[in-house]
This record gives sequence, structure tokens and C-alpha cells, in this order.
Amino acid sequence: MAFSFFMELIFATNNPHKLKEVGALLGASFQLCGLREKGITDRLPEDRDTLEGNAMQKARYVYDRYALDCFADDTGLEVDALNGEPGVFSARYSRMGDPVFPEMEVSAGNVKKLLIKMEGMQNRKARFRTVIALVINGTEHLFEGRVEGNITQEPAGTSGFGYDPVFRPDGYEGTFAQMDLSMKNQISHRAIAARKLAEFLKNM
Ligand code: ITT
Repeated sequence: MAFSFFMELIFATNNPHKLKEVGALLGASFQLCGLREKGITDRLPEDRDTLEGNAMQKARYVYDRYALDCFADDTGLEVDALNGEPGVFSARYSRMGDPVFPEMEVSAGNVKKLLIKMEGMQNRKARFRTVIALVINGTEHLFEGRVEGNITQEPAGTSGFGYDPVFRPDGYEGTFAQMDLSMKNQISHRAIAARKLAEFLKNM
């Protein structure tokens, strides 16, 4: 007799794009649930200085406060010519030090600041790195995914979110924002980390 595997899983995020991407990836074995669906409206803490630290801080916060097995993702865009910036500061890049774009929506401001900082730079190599932290039965696990690429001169495309309009993965003509969700989900940093998470859970 075949046994089917089914599990409810909490994704500790307030970002609906992330929820959609990972939900599409994990498939029918997992019922993925965001914080809002659980009635949790807290702003999650993320003040550590690494992606690993932030991802675990978010997952731990939900586990400790609400006694829910869960996972969280922290993602950074690492640009070689900027010594790895914005990296762990990717979410608040345009608000840091010199809040030059206070009137803009944060993601648009982040992209604008990045392009201005990179004006005239030839080396545009960058990578997206995602760390997923899982806390299950009180134990902690980390899964990483990364994708190499280049920062474009101009934004292109309207899909996705965040820095997607200026990131062109190696081997592709267009940016992540010029791909549909299923294409991004075949190759992205988050997809690689989420597949490792799914594999781990299925083998538990
Ligand atoms: P949660 O912490 O609630 O999960 P967040 O949007 O704050 O959501 P992060 O701290 O991981 O998530 O995001 C860091 C920044 O990187 C933020 O500006 C995102 O818009 C951006 N980002 C994350 N994943 C991305 C992706 O797949 N494509 C483009 N930009 C992304």
C-alpha cells in the first residue's frame, strides 16, 4: 500500500511574493501557510549581521512565541564590485546612511541606489543568496541556494519583486523580472534552497 506524505508548514514571512514562489515549488505534499493566515501580524526581528543569523532569528521568533514549527528565508544580493553590498542590508539599502530616496517605495529606492552606485562600473558580477532556516521540534537546520549573474544597466521587466528587474542570471538573456514565476522557480536562489528544504522534510 502506498502512503502519501502531507504536512502543514509555516513560512515565517510577511512577503507575499516569497510565499507564492515557495508555494509553487513545494507541491501538493505541503500545505504552506504564511504568517497572516495564522493571524500573526508581528513585524519579525532581523537585526543580525548575516543572512544565516537573520533567517534563524525570524524562524526562532515564531517558534518560540507561537510554538509553531516553521521556516524563514533571508536573501541578499551580493555585488562583487561593491564588496558584497547590499548583502545582508538588501531590504533597507536605500534607507541606510544616506536616505536619498525617502519618497520612493523601498524596493524602487533600493534598485535606484544600486544603479547609481554602479554607474560607470564594468564589473557587474553579482549573486543572489538565500538562506532558509527551519526550526522543527526545537531543532535548527539551514539550507542555502545561490545563483550567479550580472547587474544590468537599466531595470527591465515587471514580474517578480525587489531587485529582479536588474538581475540577469548567467546563461539567460533577460532579467528575473522578464521571466514568469515558473521560469524563475526553475533556477532561482530561493528555489535551490527550498528544494533542499523539501528533500530534508520528506526524508525526516
Ligand atoms: P521577510 O523578511 O518578511 O521574509 P523581506 O522582503 O524583508 O521579507 P528579505 O529581508 O529576505 O525579505 O529581503 C531582502 C531584500 O532582498 C528585499 O529588499 C527583497 O525585496 C529583496 N529580495 C529578496 N528575494 C528576492 C528575489 O528573489 N528577487 C529580488 N529581490 C529579492
